[in-house]
Amino acid sequence: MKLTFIYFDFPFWRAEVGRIALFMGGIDFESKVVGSEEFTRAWDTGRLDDRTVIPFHQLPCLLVDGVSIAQTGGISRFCGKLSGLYPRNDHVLAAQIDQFLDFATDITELVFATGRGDDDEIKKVKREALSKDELPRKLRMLENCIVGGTDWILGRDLGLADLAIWRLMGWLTSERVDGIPRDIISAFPRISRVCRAVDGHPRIQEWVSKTYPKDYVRGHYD
Ligand SMILES: N[C@@H](CCC(=O)N[C@@H](CS)C(=O)NCC(=O)O)C(=O)O
Repeated sequence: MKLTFIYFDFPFWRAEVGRIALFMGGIDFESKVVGSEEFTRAWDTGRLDDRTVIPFHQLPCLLVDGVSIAQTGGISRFCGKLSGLYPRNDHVLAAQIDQFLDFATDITELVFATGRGDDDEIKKVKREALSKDELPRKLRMLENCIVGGTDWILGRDLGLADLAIWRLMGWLTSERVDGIPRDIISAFPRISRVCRAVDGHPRIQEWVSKTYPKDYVRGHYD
């Protein structure tokens, strides 16, 4: 099976969950990086410059033997099934994983929706307000749903839910999102613990040193 993962040159959770799952499963794939100008064209036409179809005109997209698959959740589950990180027969566990992937999408949308279409200064003000109110409210809900007694959100091992939350929190606390303070998760010890555990996992460290720029700030979880 030939797999090509298509995304921007940025380790955002939407792509990282699927990519890291494949890496952890020892499954070969190619990474195709799309620049902003090409993406602007694909956003309009639904195709990359090489004619690859981008369903819904959005990234990430995974090409499976030439078939284009879109949507973070669908791609993550597909990669998780190939790599053994997503259950094929335990439907309750599968649904529990799904709820974290979908909640990561909710939080992402909440942030992106703030200030959409506004200039940078107004966007920053709106995100500062979000960081004092709705965002901590969502993070509190997430914190309350991390109930296992281990380092991991579900079960005894690192899984898709942990990967999603780790990279989403990494983004939120990286100071790249203007208006969101780097200590936004400091009041949430379970979320912080999961992030530290993922960050310290030997396979994740291997992945990071292989694919992230040396000076890349992965986030602040202490
Ligand atoms: N529902 C999609 C959303 C993906 C998404 O919004 N991706 C961004 C880039 S990170 C994008 O393509 N934005 C352009 C658009 O939504 O038109 C998913 O979960 O993958």
